[in-house]
Amino acid sequence: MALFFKSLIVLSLFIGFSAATVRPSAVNRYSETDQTPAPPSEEKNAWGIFGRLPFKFPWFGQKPPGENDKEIDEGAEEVGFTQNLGSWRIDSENAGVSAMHIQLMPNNKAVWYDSTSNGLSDIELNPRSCKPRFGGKENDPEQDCTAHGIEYDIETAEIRTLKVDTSPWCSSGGLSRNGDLVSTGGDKDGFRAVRILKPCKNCDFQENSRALYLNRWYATQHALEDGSFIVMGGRNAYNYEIIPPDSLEFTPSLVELPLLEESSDDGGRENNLYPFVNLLPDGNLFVFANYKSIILNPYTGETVRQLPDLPGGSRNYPPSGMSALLPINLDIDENGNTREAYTLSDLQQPKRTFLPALNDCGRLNLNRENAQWEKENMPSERVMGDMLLLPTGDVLMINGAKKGTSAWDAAADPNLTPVLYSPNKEKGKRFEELKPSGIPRMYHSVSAVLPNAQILVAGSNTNAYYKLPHSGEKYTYPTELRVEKFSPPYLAPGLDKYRLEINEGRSDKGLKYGNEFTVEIEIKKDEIKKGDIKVTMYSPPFTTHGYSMNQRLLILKISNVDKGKITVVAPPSGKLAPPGYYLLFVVHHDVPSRGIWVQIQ
Ligand SMILES: [Cu+2]
Repeated sequence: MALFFKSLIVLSLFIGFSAATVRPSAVNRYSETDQTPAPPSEEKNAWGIFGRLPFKFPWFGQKPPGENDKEIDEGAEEVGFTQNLGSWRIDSENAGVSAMHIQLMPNNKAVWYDSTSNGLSDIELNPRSCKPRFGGKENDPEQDCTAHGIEYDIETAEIRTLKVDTSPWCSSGGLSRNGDLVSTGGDKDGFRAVRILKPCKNCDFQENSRALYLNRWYATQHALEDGSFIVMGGRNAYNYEIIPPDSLEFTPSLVELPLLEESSDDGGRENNLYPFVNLLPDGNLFVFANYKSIILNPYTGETVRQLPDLPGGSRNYPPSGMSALLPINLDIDENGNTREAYTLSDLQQPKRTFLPALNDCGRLNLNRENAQWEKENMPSERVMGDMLLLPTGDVLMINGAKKGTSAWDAAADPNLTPVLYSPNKEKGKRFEELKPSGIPRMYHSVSAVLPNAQILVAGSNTNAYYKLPHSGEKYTYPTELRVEKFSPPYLAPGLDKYRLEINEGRSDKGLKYGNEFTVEIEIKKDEIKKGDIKVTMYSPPFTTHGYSMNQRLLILKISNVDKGKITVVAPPSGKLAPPGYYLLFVVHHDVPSRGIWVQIQ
């Protein structure tokens, strides 16, 4: 019998300019080793892939780091090396609301919410407001006066409750070009909802419960080059719609997407919900569902390119693997989850079987016309994990379980150990296990990269309502309301000597496409060398159900470093970086500064 396990997908997209400075090898982890421009014939193919763009991409035809047999910093002294495996601390003992969906906002509040259709949370809504209770425990009060969303201060752990009217259970969302959270879909009265939350002191969600064309439950939302959002898929929705980033009133329209119907498995398993979507540098989208993927023109619905199947299992919800587009570099210089996993874990109750999650990792170089999946194994199996891009360009795999699938009580054996993935190291050396947490983060848990480069970890609710340690009820995994912060190895105190501090007041925070801007560093003693730094720009994702929508990291072109003044070139267009808010970091010897918020338009 075939089993389905979770696995993860890493998609690589390597982009750079030939004019980039070649950096000293000691800190050259993210630049290409082969600086030879592509021969004309290959370059022509490259145009074919992404269409004609207003500038040249001479890096096509270069070997991506993953395909080199030589490690990039081989033989070099690793300046920023640390033995530290990270550290954990509890940031809040009770946040009141289980973190099912999370978005970091430009005012340094993390907003999270679960649903309004699964009973009561553990915190009263303030100011008080009640509505009839949906779902939850039979003996609970008929009126639900609890909050289902909060705004969490990432510095002080202070909580402000948020009123959510329409149920955002298993919904989608993203940070808009204006810095607002735009939330879409959900269940019941929230199936077709669009909600907007502005990052202001006493703001609540503004909602329109009938804004979308179709029900969107388990859909994916991603920003397009002009800042509008595509909302794709969801249960029984083999299509997508494009919505404005700043309005609750619009005329919705629908585009069919046969890929979603073709990739939907029968018997209630689906296996293609929360499709993985990434915006590519030509404005098209990479869309991955179940095991199939394409490059899609979002405006016409046309398949630009069919990509090879990724064999070995199902990757989307509910087997819930992970996926991230590897950093976009503008400065260059099988066993496991089968298709039946969800049938076994959830659909044939009460006789459940939790198959081991997949531990394989597929990587596809989208720059290559005939790209094939390159497979590697992670150190452990993981389902429902998050895959976060770190400010340094490495990838963090965190949260999740080792057995089962998404869905209530459908998994076991929490995976407590985060894994660091270094995309530019040679095959076989890319994964490193970090310090484990003591708190299981199973179904409906989240994580987020913070401006200080720590990782906020919250949530986990494998139950249909809140089952808390003080409730006296039986549970395998309680509804988890504790919030943690994880400090990856780059925050080790021993590396503080490399950590730069951005002078926010003297740095440009409004960026214009293609224009130079400056970032000022507080100089401690030594002069900063261009070859020792990287400037990266991170789009804070909307994370839910093991997938971080809108996540991207760009490694920017540095044109000059003069003492503490770094001149950087902003990304050329909305195709590379949709308009909006990003966290900007200066990474020195692989040690990130604290990030500052910038806005590009
Ligand atoms: Cu869910």
